[in-house]
Amino acid sequence: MHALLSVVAAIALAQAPAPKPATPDEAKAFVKKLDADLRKLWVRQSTAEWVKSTYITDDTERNAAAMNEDVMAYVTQATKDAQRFKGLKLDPETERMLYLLRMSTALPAPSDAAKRTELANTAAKLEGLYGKGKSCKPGKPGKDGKATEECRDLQQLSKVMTRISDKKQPASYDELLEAWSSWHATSKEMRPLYERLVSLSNEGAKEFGAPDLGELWRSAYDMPPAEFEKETDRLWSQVKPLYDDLHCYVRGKLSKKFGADKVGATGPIPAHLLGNMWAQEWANVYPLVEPYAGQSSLDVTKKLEAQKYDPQKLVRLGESFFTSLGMDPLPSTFWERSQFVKPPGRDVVCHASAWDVTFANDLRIKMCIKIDEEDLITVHHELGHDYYFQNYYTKPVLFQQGANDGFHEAIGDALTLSITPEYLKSLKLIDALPRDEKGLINVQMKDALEKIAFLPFGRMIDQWRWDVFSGKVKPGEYNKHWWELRLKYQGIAPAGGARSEDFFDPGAKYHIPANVPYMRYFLARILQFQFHRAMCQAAGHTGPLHTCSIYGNKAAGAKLKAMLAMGASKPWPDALEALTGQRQMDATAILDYFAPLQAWLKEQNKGQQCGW
Ligand code: X8Z
Ligand code: ZN
Repeated sequence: MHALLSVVAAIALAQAPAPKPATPDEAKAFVKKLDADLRKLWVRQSTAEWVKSTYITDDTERNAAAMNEDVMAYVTQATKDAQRFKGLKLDPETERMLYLLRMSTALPAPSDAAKRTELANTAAKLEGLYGKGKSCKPGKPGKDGKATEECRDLQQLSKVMTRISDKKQPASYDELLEAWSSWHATSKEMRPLYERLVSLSNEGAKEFGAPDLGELWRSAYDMPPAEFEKETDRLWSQVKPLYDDLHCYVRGKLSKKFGADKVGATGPIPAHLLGNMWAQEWANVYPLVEPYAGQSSLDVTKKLEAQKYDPQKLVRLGESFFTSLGMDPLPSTFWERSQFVKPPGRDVVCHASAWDVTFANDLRIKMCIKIDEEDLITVHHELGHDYYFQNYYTKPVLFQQGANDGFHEAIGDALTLSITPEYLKSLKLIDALPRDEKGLINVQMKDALEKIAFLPFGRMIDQWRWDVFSGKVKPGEYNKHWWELRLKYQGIAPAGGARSEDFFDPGAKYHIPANVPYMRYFLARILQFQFHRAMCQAAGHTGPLHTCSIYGNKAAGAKLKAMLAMGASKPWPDALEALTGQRQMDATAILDYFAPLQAWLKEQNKGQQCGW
């Protein structure tokens, strides 16, 4: 700059009034406006999302992406504006809202408008690809002689996976592998889009003051991000020994069934042999690993079919559990607006979810319900979300969230822990109660295949994303790292050796293309037992934890309600304390619950070389 000019500029600067320091009152006014603005934007956004998810077309996708873009633009700007209040002594409510604002999106956008548009469109395309995913091959020529295609979607391919232990029509090793491989080929084309999503959202995260998106996600737990990561490791190390015992036992049984050439007595389990597309929950292999044959049947699916349950009746059953605790019935609009079954002739996002579309008790679930035990549990899971919404919808919108996201995922599941054999028998969903220790071990095995098998999967998904977002793992190693973590945490491996980088296997799991953080589900598996233990105490239960059911207990319901009503208005340790008296997440409840099974597994595994 010219010397004289710079002197002039310096004088002008000295004379300009200094920017006024922000005041606590301004911060209060800021969050008041923020609440009103966000409410308006979020209602528009979730309306567009609902329409898109229940009717995937180019138009609804574009429409939803446009709304997301508006929200992104607003949140990016508001987060920057809120910087003015940093360091001020604020009232707790204002302080909390400003904290939650920065965490309010899983997909922060850069302020550059073109990049923001690209990010919103990329995210929409990725989720759309998952919802539309199909595996097609040439079919028989049609009557007119023209070529046809035979396509199978996730529901159809998953159905094959569940037939691993079917009595009438068991799927063979090769059939299972074919279904698994077919689904895992559908996500190939997501790879370049995902790369863009990582790079653009990382740019956004930087503008939010985080080094990368993984760290921003880890900042949402009322503690420094590094400490949160340590917490997840601590919890995982508490439960890993039990997982290892289960893995060892199941591997032994699968080895017997499929032969040692397919499932070795040591080493990982092939990923397609656990009755689930992602090997995340293993309940479908129960008949293959049943500890004691000849006990009373635990096959709820058969009974649901025999009793002619339809989707509506299944959801009513879920609702009745919540009302038995003293909660309100679901609003009539729930029954009018929810999607229970896959509508014919159009693509929808079948992955189950729960909604309060207008943040005003406008509760819904969106599912493609099958009449089986898995969806009986999922219905309770989704209603858990809806009942959280129902208890906090009068709060400011930023407080209309779980105390942390793991809490939200844990509510419905905590209640399903009270779906005991006694409860099922009262509904005539099983004929007889397990009689003795053997019956108990059978029940616990079934529960563990659901709850314990999930833990390493829940822990590894975001480890992969954290490593991707931080740049530790480059795009050329996406698949390699995915399978390294699958091996490390779960002890599973793809059949037929390494999967090449032609595939994008992470994309075959909904939450990756949909960009839903996953650590919440790991936390939830642990928290739900902690919640269950506390509610059982409130209900006056004294015996072992696995014998407790809080069904119909209003005292337990009142305690739960009190926590739900807090939403995210307080740091999560306060909410945890309100229900459990503890301020730390703690895996001792899940370990207590499964103590009988763990002792039994240790006995069974004697002489085996466990681990992989
Ligand atoms: O995504 C879900 C719910 C919707 S929040 C159906 N879950 C995870 C999954 O399916 O992978 C519930 C269990 C874990
Ligand atoms: Zn959920």
